[in-house]
Amino acid sequence: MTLEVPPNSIPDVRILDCAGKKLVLDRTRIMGILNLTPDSFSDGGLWLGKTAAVQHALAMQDAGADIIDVGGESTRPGARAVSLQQELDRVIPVIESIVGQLRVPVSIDTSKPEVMREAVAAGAGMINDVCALRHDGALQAVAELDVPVCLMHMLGDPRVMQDNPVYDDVVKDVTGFLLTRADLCKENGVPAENIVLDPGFGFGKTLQQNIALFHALPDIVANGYPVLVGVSRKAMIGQLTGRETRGRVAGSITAAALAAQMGAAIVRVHDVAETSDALKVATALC
Ligand code: 7PM
Repeated sequence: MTLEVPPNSIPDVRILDCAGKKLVLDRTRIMGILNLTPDSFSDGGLWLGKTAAVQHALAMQDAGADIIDVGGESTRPGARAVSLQQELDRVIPVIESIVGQLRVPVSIDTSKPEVMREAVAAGAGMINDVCALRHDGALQAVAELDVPVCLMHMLGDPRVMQDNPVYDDVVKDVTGFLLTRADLCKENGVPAENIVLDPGFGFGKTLQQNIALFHALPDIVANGYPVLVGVSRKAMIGQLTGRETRGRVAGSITAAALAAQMGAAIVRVHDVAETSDALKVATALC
């Protein structure tokens, strides 16, 4: 008689435990973007902005989002920093009100350890840090909070990152940075199972550098950590299509489907319904 499940087999499906809500990485999962910067939901009144934000989170879940990424700090090239209190005021009330209404987990897009702590206290189940925990106290916060963390590569900071980014070898440099940050996380008590890596498309990269990184996705994935890809509506899609932000949906979903085929565990997107369809078709046909 043969055993269907060997007793000491290693599970081959990775699962991110996001403060109790599980993100099962058996197929490419969709992270829906909930941007709480003033240019998005708040038309003046904070409460009006909050209601619209909650509705949008629920709509993204209905459209197929597997996790909702809440962000209140603009990382747009050239953007100026947001104060701690401003960022807390934007994100915490929204997290508090959506976590109970959503079946999918919530991640917090922040680089500030205080925001990480308050967001997780409010029910967030994952940290998404475009600075890869380089801010003072961020590494310790994540180790203590015991939730998954996405470590993203960025060259320089948002104010200057698009001013002539230069690499020795962009794929080696970005991969080396991410693996070094992952090692540091593990040395500081973050379990390997909680680490997600992201090459950081558009964060201090030219179009050619973004393309080189995209081509290298299978190699980045081969390091064993789940890889998150965020290209939705970004300048690289605009450069490839000649379109402004609102016309970049088709380009964005094409890139998301390709990233999925190349092994991305999570795609971070604005257009959840379209991406969900694209991933279903790509998965069935490829
Ligand atoms: C303005 C310009 C606003 C650019 C927002 C952005 C990523 C991220 C962002 C990403 C991960 C955007 C960016 N991008 N987090 N946060 N990966 N992990 O286009 O690529 O959404 S903000």
